[in-house]
Amino acid sequence: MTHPEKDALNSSAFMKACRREPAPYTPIWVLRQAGRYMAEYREVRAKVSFLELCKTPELAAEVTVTAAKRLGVDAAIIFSDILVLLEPLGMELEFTKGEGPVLHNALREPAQIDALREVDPSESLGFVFDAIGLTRKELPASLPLIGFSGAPFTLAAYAIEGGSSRNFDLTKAFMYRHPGAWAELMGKLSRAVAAYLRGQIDAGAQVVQLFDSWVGCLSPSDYRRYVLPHTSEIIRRLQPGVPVIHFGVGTGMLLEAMREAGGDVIGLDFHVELDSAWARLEGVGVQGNLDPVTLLASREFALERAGRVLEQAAGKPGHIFNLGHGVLPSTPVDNVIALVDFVHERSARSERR
Ligand code: 1CP
Repeated sequence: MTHPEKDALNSSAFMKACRREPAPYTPIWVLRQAGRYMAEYREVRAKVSFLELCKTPELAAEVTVTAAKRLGVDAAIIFSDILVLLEPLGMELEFTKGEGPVLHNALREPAQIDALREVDPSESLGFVFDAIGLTRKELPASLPLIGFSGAPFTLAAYAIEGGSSRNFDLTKAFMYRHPGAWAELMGKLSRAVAAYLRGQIDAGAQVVQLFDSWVGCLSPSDYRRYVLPHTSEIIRRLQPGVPVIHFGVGTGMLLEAMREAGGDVIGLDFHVELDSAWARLEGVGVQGNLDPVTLLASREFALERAGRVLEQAAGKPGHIFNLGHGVLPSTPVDNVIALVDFVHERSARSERR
């Protein structure tokens, strides 16, 4: 990357917000911004399976760039999935039509942890790095690209449950019953995630997001004991100066501990009020937190609620506007575009865009 290109990226509103510097307006992107709610995505998906899409760099890049441009957001996020990292460990992953992701050889015994492979992402996940390289070339010079990974707890939860879960009973029971094997699993996942994120940064991602989507099923003391050291170790191993966004759902009571684990920006879901949550998080930015369901209610309702999120952020440097969880498949795309325009206009500060 040339110097002027780096400068254009670094002076973008999104990168400024990641560094908690004043920005001319509040940057916004939308969690799961490329997905089934968008006709352009459905068209690509009609031709290939979800995993094929993830593993074909040209298509993953196309879907990434199309979504970012269509919405007019301030950052792109590479099209992939947190679960692709489980395959090179030795997990058999399938996305079934009705049921979502399935891991056919779910981890239920400590001996299965020993048998998991150490992951070399340059060998097994090169398609993600290639997709990032292609995407970086196709994106406007000033539009940052977010790389991402599942955090070790959330990845372990899918591997142990064998798919989605409501209460994560099997995961927590395994963690309590086999603390040694749990630590070994978290160690293997953490090394894989750190190498994977480092590779994404080398390939051209400006920022990385760690999705610990389901860690909200733990108490703060369990989080500190079974998760925090591992997440912390991953963040410590990343290239210095690259902002990290750390996100979970239903993590209201874990926010201080998640901040301690690390991250420049903490992702807030819609269960918390942005102002009181941010007040508990000294020294970091926040991302969030409009309830994605408001976009199904009506455009007026969503924009009114978006206005409240902006009021709670009070124009303080370090706020990245986003939904409090992924955009829902039945969301009208025009409502999302209206949201992006609204956030830009309502938050515009003295300096013009
Ligand atoms: O049918 C389809 O086309 C697949 C639907 C789909 C899509 C569009 C899945 C399956 N994954 C994705 C893409 C995806 N996943 C992105 C794309 C980038 C973008 O935002 O545009 C991202 C960031 C993810 C991350 C992801 N996958 C998370 C973390 C974020 C979150 O929502 O909490 C999780 C938990 C997953 C697992 C997953 N992948 C797919 C599904 C249906 C699920 C969730 C299953 C469940 O509820 O447990």
